[in-house]
Amino acid sequence: MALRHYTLDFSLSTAVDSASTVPGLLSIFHEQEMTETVHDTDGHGYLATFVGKNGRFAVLRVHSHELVTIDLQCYEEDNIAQLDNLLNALEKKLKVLLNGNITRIKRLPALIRGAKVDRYWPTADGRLMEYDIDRVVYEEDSAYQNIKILHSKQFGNILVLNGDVNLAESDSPYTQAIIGSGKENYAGKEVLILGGGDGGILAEVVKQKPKMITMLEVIDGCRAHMRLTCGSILDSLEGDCYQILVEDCVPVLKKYVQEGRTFDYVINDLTAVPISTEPEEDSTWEFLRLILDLSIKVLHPSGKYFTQGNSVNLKEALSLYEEQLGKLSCPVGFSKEVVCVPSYLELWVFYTVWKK
Ligand code: SPD
Repeated sequence: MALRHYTLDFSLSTAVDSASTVPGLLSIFHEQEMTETVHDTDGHGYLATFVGKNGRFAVLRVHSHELVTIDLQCYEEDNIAQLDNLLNALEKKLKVLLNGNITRIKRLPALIRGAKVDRYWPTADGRLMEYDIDRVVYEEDSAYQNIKILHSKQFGNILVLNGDVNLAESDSPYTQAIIGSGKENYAGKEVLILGGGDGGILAEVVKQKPKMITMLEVIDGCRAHMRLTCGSILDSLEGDCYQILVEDCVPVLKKYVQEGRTFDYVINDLTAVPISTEPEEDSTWEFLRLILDLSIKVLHPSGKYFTQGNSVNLKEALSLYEEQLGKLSCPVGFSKEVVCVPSYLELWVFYTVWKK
C-alpha cells in the first residue's frame, strides 16, 4: 500500500483572519463529502482535519504567521483527476479570498509514501531528491552492507550502498575523476584499488595496460547488473594485469606496509568522507584516518593517491578531511577537483594526494 501526499502552501504578506478564509474552503471540502474536525490550537491559528471517502484525509491550517497550508493524503489507487480538481478548487478559492495578500503559492508534486520502489535518495547535505526509479533490479544484505541496484530511466542501473547512491551506469565522469581525469599514464604501473567493487575503475585502468592492478573488493550483483560500468572485467577474479582479492583491505594494507611493498597509484573508492563531526561518526573518521595513513605508507615516493571526498556543500566535512591530510606519518600535498557526476544530483569533490 502506498500513499500520495499533496501539499499546497500560500505565503502571505500579512497574517489573515481564519473567519474570513475558512468558511469559503469548508464548502469545497463538503462538496467532496469530507467532514471536518476542528482542533484546539491553543492560540496558534486555525486547524481542521477532514476525512473523506476512500480513506482521503486533509489538514487545513491557517497559521497565525502569514501562512496557509493544506495537506491532502490519499491512497495511490485513488482517482488522481478528482484530487487534482479538489486542489484546483481550493487554490482558486484561496486566490480570491486572499487576494492582494499573497506573496507565493507553492504546490509541490505529491510525495509517495510507502511505495514498493523507493525513489527518494537525499543528497549528502540532506536535500530531498526524487529519482526516476521504476524497478528494483537487485537487493542483498552482504556481510558489510545493504546492496541495492535500482533502475533509473535516465541514469541506467544505480548502485545504492547502505542508502547512499554510489554509482550509476551513466556515471563515467566519476570514474574518470577518480583515476586522474585523463592526465595519468598507467602503462607499466603498479596500481592498488581500495573498494571500487562495481568494477568501473578496474575496467577503465586495465585498458591502459598497467603492470598489475590489485583490487580489494567486489560487490555482489555488479557483475551481472552494472554491465555498462564494469563490462566483462568482473567475470574473472584475475586477468593478464589484474587480480581481485575479496579480502578486508586493512590487514592486506598492513601486510604490504610490513613487506615494504609500494604502488605508483593508490585509488581509494571505499567510502565518502563522514558527513558530520558528531561523536557517533568518530569510528568512521578513525577508519578513514587508518586507511589514509596505510595508503600513504604503501604509496611510492613519486606516486599518486586518488580519492573521492564529499559533496561540495559539505565544507566543514571537507576541511576536516583536509586537516587529516596534515596529520599523516609523512607530509603530503593535495589538490582537489569539483565534478558533476550525473546521478548524484549534487557536485562532488575529488582529491589527488602526493608525498612531499
Ligand atoms: N564511491 C562512493 C561514493 C559515494 C558517494 N555518494 C554520493 C551521493 C550523491 N547524492
